[in-house]
Amino acid sequence: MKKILVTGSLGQIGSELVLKLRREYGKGSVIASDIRRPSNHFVESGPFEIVDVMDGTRVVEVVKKYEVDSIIHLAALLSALAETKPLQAWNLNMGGLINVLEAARELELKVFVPSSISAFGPGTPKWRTPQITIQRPSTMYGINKVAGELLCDYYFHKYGLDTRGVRFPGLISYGAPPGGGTTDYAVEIYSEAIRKKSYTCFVSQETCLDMMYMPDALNAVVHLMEADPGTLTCRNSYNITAMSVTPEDIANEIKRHIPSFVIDYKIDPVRQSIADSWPSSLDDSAARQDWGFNAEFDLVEMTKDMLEKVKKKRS
Ligand code: AKB
Repeated sequence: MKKILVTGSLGQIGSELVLKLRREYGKGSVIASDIRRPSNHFVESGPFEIVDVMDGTRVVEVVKKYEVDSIIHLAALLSALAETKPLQAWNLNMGGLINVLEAARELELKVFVPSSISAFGPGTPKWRTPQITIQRPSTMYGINKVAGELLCDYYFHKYGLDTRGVRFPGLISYGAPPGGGTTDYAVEIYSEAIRKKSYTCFVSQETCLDMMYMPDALNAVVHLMEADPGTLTCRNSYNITAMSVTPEDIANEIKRHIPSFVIDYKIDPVRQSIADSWPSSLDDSAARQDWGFNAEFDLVEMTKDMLEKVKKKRS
């Protein structure tokens, strides 16, 4: 990757990925984009363009302007929000993706498209979910992710487009808040633990989902994008994982650092039923085999780092 366009760069993943890519490839090599203006700090760190991914002409214009060779396409509406606005989710998640794929086809670019645990559904094996298995999601976001995976496969086989992707678990980070996702509780619990030593969780204490700390997620994107194309056997998306945890597991780990921390539960039925339809742990052996994926953070290491970073951010 020499010139990279990142869409949706002000979101939870994008805001950290852009800074990491700029550290690795140089400031001018990463063009951040989003539908709104960022803070001055973000603008100063390198080029920024307003890009609405629903406007395919604009995507092509920016790609040509900077002679981009890779697109990391992160602009999307997340699961919980998508359930409240299913049509808008379809239009943005699918319309944006097809515009990016078309720009990539026309200009022969490499593309990263994130999928997610949401691409699975209630009929999928919940534990050690295989790379290839039943994908019948019950949410609009999940349907978008499955269709997106199939499109990536289609563009690879039909046009030889270099498509790459991972199925992200819930991502935990201290930077930009996620917003609109079902796994947002796993982020909020840390900030609320520091802010008021208590948290009211919107999914039940035994809800066990696949999670990952952001540094591992960012490394996964860079490693997969750098991988030799000949080694990649999955062009739709790779399962990746780091830990399978419940809110109670996270709370207990936080209590080791903040003994007075308390968690209680007020279930949101919509987000609970989305979470219940997702896997608890993915089998990531294909990613390990094909491009050496390996997560470094477990719950213990992540909690220690998260609490330190959230505290520092607030001080
Ligand atoms: C969400 O909760 O919608 C996302 C995801 C798992 O894709 N974090």
